[in-house]
Amino acid sequence: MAEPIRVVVTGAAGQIAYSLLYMVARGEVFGKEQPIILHLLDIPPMVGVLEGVVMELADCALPLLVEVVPTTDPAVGFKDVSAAFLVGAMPRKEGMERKDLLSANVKIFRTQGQALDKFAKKDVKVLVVGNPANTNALVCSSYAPSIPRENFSAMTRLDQNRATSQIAAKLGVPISAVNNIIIWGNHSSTQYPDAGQGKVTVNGSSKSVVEAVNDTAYLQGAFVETVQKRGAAVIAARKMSSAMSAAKAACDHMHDWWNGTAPGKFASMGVFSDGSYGSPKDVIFSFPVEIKNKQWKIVEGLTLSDFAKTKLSVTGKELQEEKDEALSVLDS
Ligand code: NAX
Repeated sequence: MAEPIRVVVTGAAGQIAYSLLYMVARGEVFGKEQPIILHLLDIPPMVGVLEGVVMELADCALPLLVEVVPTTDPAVGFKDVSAAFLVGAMPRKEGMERKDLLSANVKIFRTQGQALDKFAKKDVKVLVVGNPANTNALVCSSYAPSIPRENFSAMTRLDQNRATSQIAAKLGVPISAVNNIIIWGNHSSTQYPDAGQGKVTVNGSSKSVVEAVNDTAYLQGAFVETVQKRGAAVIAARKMSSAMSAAKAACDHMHDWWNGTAPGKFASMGVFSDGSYGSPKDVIFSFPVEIKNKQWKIVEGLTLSDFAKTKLSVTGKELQEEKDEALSVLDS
């Protein structure tokens, strides 16, 4: 058996973590041969709940789970970790303006960036799930200068999974038949779910999703809106936000980062923008990426429609505004 690796999950007493911890400890991200030491970080009022989670993890009797370290101290939580799932964040409360939410979270992710910088392994892979995920990842990275900025990412995989599932249902094919649906931009309602590069493979023969669906009004209308508003639809139905699907998406994201993507298959990840496809530089923008040897690379050379270019510009503008707001909070 390999040496155990340390993996931290923040917001460990919350609802996404409740599903995520189990999946990670079962070996679904780092492999069935990789023992894990799980660090569970939350805030002091949640200590009691955290104890319950620790009991349940013990009761799962998972062979790969070597040790569990519950803590409220970032110095302990981030010590020597190889992978970090940053799920914990300040939720939007009634009457709270978007700016107040951003301001509270910018401060949390500054502290966590500083702790990662000081205590984590220098090759740690950081996935930010807590919202506003893209800007939180940007802030976190800027306070961890000793860790390469390529090691910070934000989650748009849930949006990708939602979009892929919508296309599979529309075509009446299994989910595994649909690939390369892309999420561009921000994990917010301005994101652009793009089926334009998608492929559907049935009985070994592959064609474009655009050709298979053959309904531009749907692909530019109901499809985009359904994915953009799916989170709100889940809240309306469940009275709680997406948790099981968010945990599964976090696992998919980290799994692909750790193990690589299959040849020709894209994953969508919020990563530092180099200005590709006309996006603003130096924001965390969701792109299609291919991954090899734990390094992601933006897929270049895709041809975008004018419709797509307009959508990318809207979501890019929002990310630039979020970045400017975050900087003004940090300066004040
Ligand atoms: P919960 O409210 O159930 O859990 C959040 C946990 O984070 C709580 O236990 C809280 O005490 C903890 N926490 C707060 N501040 C912390 C800090 N400074 N350090 C450590 N822990 C801290 O929320 P949950 O449903 O688990 O959602 C977590 C986050 O994921 C939210 O910000 C949510 O908006 C975001 N989401 C992001 C998604 C994405 O696709 N990127 C999708 C799902 C989800 O909405």
